[in-house]
Amino acid sequence: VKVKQVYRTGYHLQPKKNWINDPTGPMYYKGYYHIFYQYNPKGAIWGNIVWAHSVSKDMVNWIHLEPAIVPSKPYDKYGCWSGSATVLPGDKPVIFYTGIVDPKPSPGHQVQVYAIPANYSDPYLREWIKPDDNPFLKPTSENISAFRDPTTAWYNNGHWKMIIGSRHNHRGIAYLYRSRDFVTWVKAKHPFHSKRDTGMWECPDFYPVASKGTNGLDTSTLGKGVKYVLKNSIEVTRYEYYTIGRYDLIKDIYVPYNTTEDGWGGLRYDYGNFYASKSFYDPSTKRRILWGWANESSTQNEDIEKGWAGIQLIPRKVWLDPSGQMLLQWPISELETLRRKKVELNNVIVKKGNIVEVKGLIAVQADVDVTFTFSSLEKAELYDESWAEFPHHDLGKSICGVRGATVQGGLGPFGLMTLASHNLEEYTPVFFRVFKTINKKHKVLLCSDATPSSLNPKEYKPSFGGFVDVDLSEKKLSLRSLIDHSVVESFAEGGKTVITSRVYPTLAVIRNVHLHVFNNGYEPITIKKLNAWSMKTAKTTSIN
Ligand code: DQQ
Repeated sequence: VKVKQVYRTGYHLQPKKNWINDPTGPMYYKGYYHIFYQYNPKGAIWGNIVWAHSVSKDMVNWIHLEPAIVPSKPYDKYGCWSGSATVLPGDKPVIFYTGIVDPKPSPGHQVQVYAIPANYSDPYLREWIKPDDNPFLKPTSENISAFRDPTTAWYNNGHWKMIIGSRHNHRGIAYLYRSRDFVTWVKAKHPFHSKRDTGMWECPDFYPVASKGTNGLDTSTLGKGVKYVLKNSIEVTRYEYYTIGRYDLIKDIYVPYNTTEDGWGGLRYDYGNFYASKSFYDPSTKRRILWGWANESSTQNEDIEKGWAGIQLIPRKVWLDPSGQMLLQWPISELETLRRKKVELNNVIVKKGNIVEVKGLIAVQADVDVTFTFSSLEKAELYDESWAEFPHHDLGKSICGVRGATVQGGLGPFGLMTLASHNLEEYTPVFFRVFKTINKKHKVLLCSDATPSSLNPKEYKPSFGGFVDVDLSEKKLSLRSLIDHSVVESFAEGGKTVITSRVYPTLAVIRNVHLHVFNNGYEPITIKKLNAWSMKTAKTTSIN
C-alpha cells in the first residue's frame, strides 16, 4: 500500500517503519550519543520487542544501526524489554534489560539480563554479547509479571545500586538491589521507595541534581548541595510523575520532600503525550538529558496503514529550578543547528478576537519562541472552585477541556494556533489562561488542545493542561513550541511546564500550514517578541 506520509516528522527521531516505544539505555560513548528504543521489527503495533539502536554526534542527525539486542536465549525469547546503560569506570558500558521468559502470566514472566559490547573499540557499539551467567536476577519474592525496567546503576558506600520497577497488589514499588562486583546483585530489605494505590511503576529513573546552576550530575554523585529526583511511569494512568527528595544513605532509601504530592496529582515532566522517559548524564557537556516517547493518537488501523507508530521526542536538558521545587526542561541547544531563516514580530498588540499571522515560515516544521506581555491582571477570570471536583490527578487537563481556545476569557486565552489550515478548519492551539482565586492568588494554566486539530473524526484529540508556577509581577509569559507535522512540544516559562500533543490534520499538511497568534480574552496582550524559524529536516542514514 502506498500511503501519503504527511505525518512523519522532519526532525524527531523515528525509524523508517514499524512500531517504537520506550527510549532505553541512553549514553555517551567515545564521541557518540547512543539511544536504543523498544522496537517491533515486524510491524506497526506493539510486539516482538527488540532494542533498536541509533547513534549520533549531536542527538539531531542520526545513524540507524541494526537492533542491538534481540531475543536469542530462553530467558528473553518473548521480548527484550526496557532497561538502562551504566558506563563503568574505564569507559566500559553495560546494559541491563528485562527479558521475557514466558508470555504467561500476562504481560510476561520477567527476569533481568545484562549485555556487554563485543568490541569496545567500535564507537558505534554495534554488537552486544549476553554473557553466560544470565539472567542475573530472577524474581523471588517479587511479582514475576511486575518486575522490570532496571535503572542506570550508581555507586556509594562500597556498592553498586540500582532499582527495578514493581508493584505489590496496588502499591507501586521501586526495589533496590546492591552489588559489590556488578555481577552478584542482592535485594535490599527495604524498597527504595513505594507508594500505595499507584499500581505498577514502569521505567523508574533516579538521579541527583545540583541545587545551583544548570549542569547535570553523574548518577553516582553525592554530597552537599545535591538533591535527588525519582520518576515513575504509572501503568494505570499512562502518565509519569516525579518528586524531588533526599537520599537517606543510612537507610538506603529515597525520601521525597513533602513540597509536592508523591504520586497522582504530583509533578510531571510533561502534561501531554510523554511516557517511559529516561535520563542520562552527558559527561562531554556536563548535562543531564531526558528522552521521552510519544505514542500515536491515531487509530491502530491508521498506524498499520502508514506503517509506523511512535516517535522519540526532542531530548531535553533537565536541571533544578532555583526554587528547588521543580525541574526545568529545555530542548537541547543542538536542535538550533536546524534553524533556517528567522521571522520576527516585535511589540504587536493583539486585542480580543484578533489573530496575527506569522508569515514567511514553513509552519509545518518550525521552532517558535514568543514572549507575551499585558498591562494588568485585573481581568483574570475567576477560578471556579467547583473544579476541585474534577478527577484531581489531572485538573489542568479537565479545565482545558471545558475552557478551550474559543471560550472567551479575561486574561487569556492567548497563545499560538499551530498547524492551522487556510480557513482555520483545523488548528492546534497552545495557550495561556490566567485565573484569580477567591484568595486573590493567580493561577496560570497552559493548554495544548487537540480538539480542533483535525477534521478526521476517528482520531483521539485530547485537551491537555498543566499549571505554570510563575510569579506574574512582571506581567509576562513566554512560550516555545516545536512544531513537526504531527507533533507539537510546548515549553512554558523557560521549561517550567511542558505539554506534548500528537495531531493529524487533514488540510493543514505540508505547505498548507499556517501559524497564528490569537487572543480571546478581554485584556489586550502584546507580542513583545516572537522569533520563529523554519526547521531543516534532520539527516538520517542507515547502516545495517
Ligand atoms: N514498555 C516495556 C516495558 C515497560 C513498558 C515493554 C513501558 O519494559 O514497562 O515494551 O512503556
